[in-house]
Amino acid sequence: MNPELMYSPMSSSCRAVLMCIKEMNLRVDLKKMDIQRKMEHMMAWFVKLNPQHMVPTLQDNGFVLWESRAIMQYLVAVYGRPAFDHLYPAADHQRRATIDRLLQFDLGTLNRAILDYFDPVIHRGSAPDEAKANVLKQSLDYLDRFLEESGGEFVVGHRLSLADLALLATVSRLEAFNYRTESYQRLHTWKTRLQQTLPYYQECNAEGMAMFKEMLEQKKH
Ligand SMILES: N[C@@H](CCC(=O)N[C@@H](CS)C(=O)NCC(=O)O)C(=O)O
Repeated sequence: MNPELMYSPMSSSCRAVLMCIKEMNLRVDLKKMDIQRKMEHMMAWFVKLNPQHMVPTLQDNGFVLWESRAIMQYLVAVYGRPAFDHLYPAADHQRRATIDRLLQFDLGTLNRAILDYFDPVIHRGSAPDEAKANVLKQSLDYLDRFLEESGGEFVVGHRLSLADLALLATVSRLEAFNYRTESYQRLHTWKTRLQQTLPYYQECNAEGMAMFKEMLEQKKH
């Protein structure tokens, strides 16, 4: 039986996992959930499966896992080696630890900064908060700096890793808010190049980004 991924295209965390699945060309059954209108993530069957009722959620032979970065790490460990070991290496401890560091930066710093800045504006109609805007700018500056240190092609070394996929999904999300990234030169170049060269980028991201933009438009009226 194939693993099954329950996901919403609107979620950048889900889009990172979708890109990971496509990168490794894995057979995963995709179950799209409507978490906006039908609130499918709150249905009894799903809450029983995942008491935290979050997407993405993976089910693999009775094993249930959520948190996008943990799902990607699991998929590489179980289905990706040896061909895709570079995404999250088993034995190169320094590369793996750097990928871990950047995945945690993505979750705890960059994503947090985006949510803290935009959520009150979108969901509560609050005025943009300058202090939060500065925290977001600083997080983007950090990523720009990390790219300078890694040579700019990928965030860790000279091959694609899970950190690129997670951070790309996060940074691309800023486009829905019309937040410009051109001033972060290395970051912008890295993002644009991956968007143009990963053959599955559009397939994994376009629908969700459009849905997210539409939701933002509706909130304005
Ligand atoms: N840290 C989580 C975030 C996942 C997340 O926030 N999912 C949202 C959709 S963007 C969700 O399922 N929200 C529904 C809920 O929490 O009830 C990950 O990376 O997987």
